[in-house]
Amino acid sequence: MPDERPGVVSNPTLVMGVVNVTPDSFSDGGRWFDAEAAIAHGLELVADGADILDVGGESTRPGAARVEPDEELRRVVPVIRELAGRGIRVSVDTMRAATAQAAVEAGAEIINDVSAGLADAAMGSIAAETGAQYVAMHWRGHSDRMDSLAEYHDVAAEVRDELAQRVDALVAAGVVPEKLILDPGLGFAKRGEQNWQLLGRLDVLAELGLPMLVGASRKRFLGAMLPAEASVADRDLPTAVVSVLSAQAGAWGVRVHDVQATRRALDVLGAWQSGRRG
Ligand code: PMM
Repeated sequence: MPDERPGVVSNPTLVMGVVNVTPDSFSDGGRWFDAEAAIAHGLELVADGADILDVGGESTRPGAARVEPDEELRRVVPVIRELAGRGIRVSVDTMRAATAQAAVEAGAEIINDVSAGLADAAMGSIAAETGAQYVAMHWRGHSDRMDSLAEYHDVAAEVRDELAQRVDALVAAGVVPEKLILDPGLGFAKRGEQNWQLLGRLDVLAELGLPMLVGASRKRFLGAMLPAEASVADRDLPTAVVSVLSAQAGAWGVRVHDVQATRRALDVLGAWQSGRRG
């Protein structure tokens, strides 16, 4: 959608707002569990400047247990139907092919799979069948054990190479490369310094020639920079700064909880870049 705000030169990086329909997400305390509240929250994020809403029914916070498939569907489908029905571009945050399929039927345009097809062998063929865009995030295992999988020699190169293998598998399953978006998976089997190494070397992931999504929002590695008494919301300022730096590094999109802060920060970047063009 072209930006029609007078005087604002928008940066092309897309802002994906997080709509967690979960009772246990670390970042919003499950306040949006109820479908109606989730829809209202999604509409607020759009008013704040979100280009895409990412609707998820399963928390992937470190240590989280899995949600039953039926419960995940029950959480996300009504929210997606309502938001997509209002003309909003929606993605579904799921590792399950059946949920992805139902979400696309309900109007989702993007499948955001944090496991890049590793958690559900049917995901590639379902993604291909639906024709949806597909976010393939770097992932090494489920949340209950991912902290033990953060061993790398060169994290940027290994994430690139492991994602390249996922791209090959997804394309072999029928997904069109033009539909793919890659995500380094910050915090997923990565320790603090490894997240910074990935962010500082986004050019390595860019070598695969596909659009990149960055999801740093409110994650532990940002909290680690703040005083011990800082709240989760205090991570929104560092998140917005990461959004700007990711946009400068060429990111297609940033996935955030506080859309307003990131939108304002990207507007500053847009103005800065327009100043450079004279
Ligand atoms: N992070 C979370 C969930 N989904 N999806 C993508 N593509 N990238 C991410 O970094 C990502 C994600 C975990 O954060 P949340 O529970 O606060 O949503």
